[in-house]
Amino acid sequence: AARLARVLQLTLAVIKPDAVAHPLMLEALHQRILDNKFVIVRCRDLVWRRQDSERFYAEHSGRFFYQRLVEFMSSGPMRAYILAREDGIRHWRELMGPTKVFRARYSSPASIRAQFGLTDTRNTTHGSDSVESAQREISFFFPDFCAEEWMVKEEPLFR
Ligand code: RTP
Ligand code: MG
Repeated sequence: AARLARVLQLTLAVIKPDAVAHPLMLEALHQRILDNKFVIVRCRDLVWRRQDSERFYAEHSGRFFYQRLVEFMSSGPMRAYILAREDGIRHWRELMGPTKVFRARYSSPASIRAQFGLTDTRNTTHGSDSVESAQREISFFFPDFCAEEWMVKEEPLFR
């Protein structure tokens, strides 16, 4: 029989402090990941210092929401995942829905941000938006993670 190799794409997903603060929301989001056929490659809970937040969001430093974003993201514990799935970057962003809560509720009512988002800043989750940002963000959250090594060791399990 033909063996169809699936190409798993890694992405960085974060459950932000607003969602981690509510145990039922955290549980529901974790379940959402499992229900959507993502492989959880790594998972860790952490708290950012303000400077981590500033560094991660440096590209937004001129924006009007930068200060409250930086403050929010270092306000309490969050949970970071490395997720793997075919087309994983797009699938996770689709599951999250649009950044802006009201847009999410209007256009994607089943999405995570539509269901759990509080405001445009406190919008429950983050997801990498490209292969390049996934690489940067994975090493930001998981400095010891080596994708190549993981592929060689683990990927055959998913064929
Ligand atoms: P992310 O980077 O978290 O995946 O979100 P995104 O691409 O959908 O949104 P982006 O424009 O990159 O914004 C990054 C994060 O900044 C916060 N934000 N607040 N108007 C506001 O108050 C506002 N706009 C953006 C959100 O937490 C967003 O996820
Ligand atoms: Mg973004």
